[in-house]
Amino acid sequence: MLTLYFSPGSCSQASLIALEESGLAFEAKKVNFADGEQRSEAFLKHNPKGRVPALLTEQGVITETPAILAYIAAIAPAARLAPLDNPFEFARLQSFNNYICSTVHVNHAHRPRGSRWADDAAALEAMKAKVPQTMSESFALIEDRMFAGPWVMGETYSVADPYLFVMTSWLPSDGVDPAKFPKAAAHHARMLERPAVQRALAREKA
Ligand SMILES: N[C@@H](CCC(=O)N[C@@H](CS)C(=O)NCC(=O)O)C(=O)O
Repeated sequence: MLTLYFSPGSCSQASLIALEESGLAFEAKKVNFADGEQRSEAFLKHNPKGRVPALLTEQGVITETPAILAYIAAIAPAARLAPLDNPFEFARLQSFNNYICSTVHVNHAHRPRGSRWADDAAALEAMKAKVPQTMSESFALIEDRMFAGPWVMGETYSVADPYLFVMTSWLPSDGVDPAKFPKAAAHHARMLERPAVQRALAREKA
């Protein structure tokens, strides 16, 4: 049985949606950020990074969203969540998800998690002030160059879609109007129509 450790509204939502799409049996365990549960001894045993998502498998734990998403797609081939039989297309999918992980998510984290990089109050404020710009620049690149439509990779839905969905959800709190990016905004609305997305959001609220 797979167990996903998640926190509502965080990047772990992408893995939760992918699991819902996969048809795999899994358990979802909420990590309470308000109580600092991600830094508790019990959780650090699963993920010494102190972050979600963490996916417990029978072989061990997997962390890092792109790795979890690729793993889910690989063990549930019938759900067709990645172009597993086409190395080039699979690399393109990984390229997209790694851009989200290494750049877009990190842009965002400079607002709520600036203390990872600085202690100085002025430096923290400067980092926050830059987030609308960095998120807008990343979304302009996604919108103009990376997003094929109607799904991230084109006609076929993949594990890139829930990851983009989460990033688009964060735009308003990052001071960016999603309407500035009509393809990403329409993609977000399209995602909300998917039963798997609705189930994932309901699980987060439960
Ligand atoms: N690179 C990691 C980032 C994981 C991450 O930063 N998760 C955030 C939630 S979006 C977290 O657990 N934050 C808790 C903390 O910083 O204390 C991934 O893509 O999975």
